[in-house]
Amino acid sequence: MATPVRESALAFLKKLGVQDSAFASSGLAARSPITGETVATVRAHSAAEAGAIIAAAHEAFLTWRLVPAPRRGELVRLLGEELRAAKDDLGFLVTLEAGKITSEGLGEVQEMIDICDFAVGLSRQLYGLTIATERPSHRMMETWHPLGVCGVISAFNFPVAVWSWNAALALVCGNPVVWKPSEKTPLTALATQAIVERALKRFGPDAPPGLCALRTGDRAIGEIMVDYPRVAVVSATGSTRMGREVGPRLARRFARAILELGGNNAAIVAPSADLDLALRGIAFAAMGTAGQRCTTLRRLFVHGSIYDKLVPRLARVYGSVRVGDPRQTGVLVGPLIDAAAFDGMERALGDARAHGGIIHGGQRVAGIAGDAAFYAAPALVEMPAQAGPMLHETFAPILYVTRYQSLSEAIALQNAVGAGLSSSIFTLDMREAETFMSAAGSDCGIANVNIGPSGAEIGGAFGGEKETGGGREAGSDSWKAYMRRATNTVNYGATLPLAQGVVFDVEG
Ligand code: UN1
Repeated sequence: MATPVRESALAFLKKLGVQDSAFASSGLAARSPITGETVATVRAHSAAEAGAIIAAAHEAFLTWRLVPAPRRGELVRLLGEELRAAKDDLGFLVTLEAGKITSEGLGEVQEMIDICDFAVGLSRQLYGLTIATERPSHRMMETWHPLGVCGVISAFNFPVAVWSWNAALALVCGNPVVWKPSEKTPLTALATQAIVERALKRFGPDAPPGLCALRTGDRAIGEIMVDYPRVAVVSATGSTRMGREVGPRLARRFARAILELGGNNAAIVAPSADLDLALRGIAFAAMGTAGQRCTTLRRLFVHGSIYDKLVPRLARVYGSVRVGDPRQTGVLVGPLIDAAAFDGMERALGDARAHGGIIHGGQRVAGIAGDAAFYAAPALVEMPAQAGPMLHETFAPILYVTRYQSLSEAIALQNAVGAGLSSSIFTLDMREAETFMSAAGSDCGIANVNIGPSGAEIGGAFGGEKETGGGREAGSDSWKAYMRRATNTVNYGATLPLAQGVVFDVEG
């Protein structure tokens, strides 16, 4: 018998350094999807407290922006060290609170460590360009400066990694970070904050008070952050519906937005594909994290010539995969986050049936925990055509599959949805692979070959186009969204030539 969820979560919270004062008799009920039980009630911040936290973060900005970037990197290096020390415990808490299988819980913390390492290096590489000027004895260059308070709104499915992608970059870029975690996952946020506090303590007085703050609460707390003038950039991860509210509100006050919204990711399996490899790639991308990643594979286009070879095999994999308590070895699919997620899955499957879909799996799996937990067999749905629920993201393990005949048809189908996060093609044909990644190919922020659409590393820029919101986080030059660019022109000569040959002589 595994240790009861509640006892285990409370023990890990204590071990990770979360103080009793974080809990209260009323506030946010933190539940575990493993059993559906309430683990603890987390104190929620009032609107006034939330405002005060942002004001303090702005004060912190005024000094943190002056700390040299490599020194700021030292704080993130210490954070990485603390995360390494806490990896097993925090990873397990992710399993308890978000329901991820243990290797995925640990993987989430590894992703936090990876972005810390990346950001430490970046703290010595916040480069601007030197640009040729048309004027003699002039120099033109650009300088990147800290931007201001960075607000982070994160979702339940990556309850701590998303914060870290933003926080690690924001901190080296000279910005304080205020975090509003998902109401569904406040415990892992509290534990992460305790880890941050340890890093801050080791770092010493160069880090001003209020530099890294956590605000727990409901939607109203997120709204305060979106509307508060001192918050210079908000990175929001969640549904497209949420992004439609947050985006315009930020635009109204000309604040920056980094939006990571819904995905409705597809894969194409071409005639030349290595089917064994495709099968494994599809299985992880579609069923991993119980279908609750933004990057989850939701639509599969299989060439007519191999459909009957691949899809029956896939159906067998769907039938054999172990659904259950994510703490158990051998389980690959854990619980859905809550009842609403299961209702959404049922609705989508009903809709698929109405559109002529043939459903393999998808039923609720009983006997794992009580009625308050929601385990579902992943569903493979053979659709006669791309229609109905296939056009929208349902945050559940449903993979719709349909046939295609030509690559251009498959690419058009793949691009014919609102979201534009991730995509992939399984092919051994170089022309097909390159076409898929070309300007005429996938319209997504991520386009992969011979791997599924999920499970990105932090080294690349992460994010997507269209209704996914256009934001980029993590690697490559995503850091630029957390800084402001100043173009500097310096005249080291004794005359004042004007650009574009303008003459403006005055007597003097
Ligand atoms: C998300 O689901 O919000 O690429 C992010 C991936 C992970 C991140 C997913 N590295 O699947």
